[in-house]
Amino acid sequence: MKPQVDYSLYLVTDSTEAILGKRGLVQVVEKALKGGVTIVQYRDKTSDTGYLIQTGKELREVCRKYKVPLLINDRVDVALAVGCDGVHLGQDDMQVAAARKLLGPDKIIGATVSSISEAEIAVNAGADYLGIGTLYATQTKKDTKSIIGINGIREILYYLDSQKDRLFQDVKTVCIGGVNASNVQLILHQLFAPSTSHQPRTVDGVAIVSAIMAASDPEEASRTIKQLIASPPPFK
Ligand code: TZP
Ligand code: MG
Repeated sequence: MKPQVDYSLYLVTDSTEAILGKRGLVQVVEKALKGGVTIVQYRDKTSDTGYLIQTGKELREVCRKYKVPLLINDRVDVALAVGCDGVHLGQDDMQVAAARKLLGPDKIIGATVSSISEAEIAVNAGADYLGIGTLYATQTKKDTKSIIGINGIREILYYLDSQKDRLFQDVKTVCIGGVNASNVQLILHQLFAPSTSHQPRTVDGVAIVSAIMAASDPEEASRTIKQLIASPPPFK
């Protein structure tokens, strides 16, 4: 059985010096778990496979302690070796359908999408959730061509909402790129814009790297953002 997943505060890790500094990755992730992140993606673009598997297993243990799912970025082979809950795949990674064959029906597969056509393909291939972005330009991923802003994210949400097929109704969504404690309430407010004809869906969560991983107190940062997500936004 596929687990029920809470996507509301989705932590994406970063092991680079600029974000992690000299701190230990597993210790920082545990602090974020204490602060209430609801799902973790281990994202490490530079380490070798052995290191990814070893660190993935350590992260799996700490995530298990907090009953939070762990996904691996890019690498289906590493996810299988670690025995974690799933993968997150970008447009240049293994295709979602191929990953589904390897991982089976019960693992979580997420896909990065920046356009309606990418969303359509990922959903039809069986993605459980879409990481939609890039919302705002960010130092963490200097890929300016995929910056789609609030309107780009809204267009994809409207598209999903307008499709009859159950796959489109069931797929979960998170937005990513430049989300932090100062803007998270405004983002959620702007993405939740009831129309006169129907109530469009909004995102199921926000995915965050630096606002948690680079914080001097990742536990406090996670707790603060979680409270902001849960409390009514101060906008009309
Ligand atoms: N994909 C799109 S933007 C991004 C990824 C992995 C990085 C987001 O990092 P931050 O620090 O939360 O802006
Ligand atoms: Mg990738």
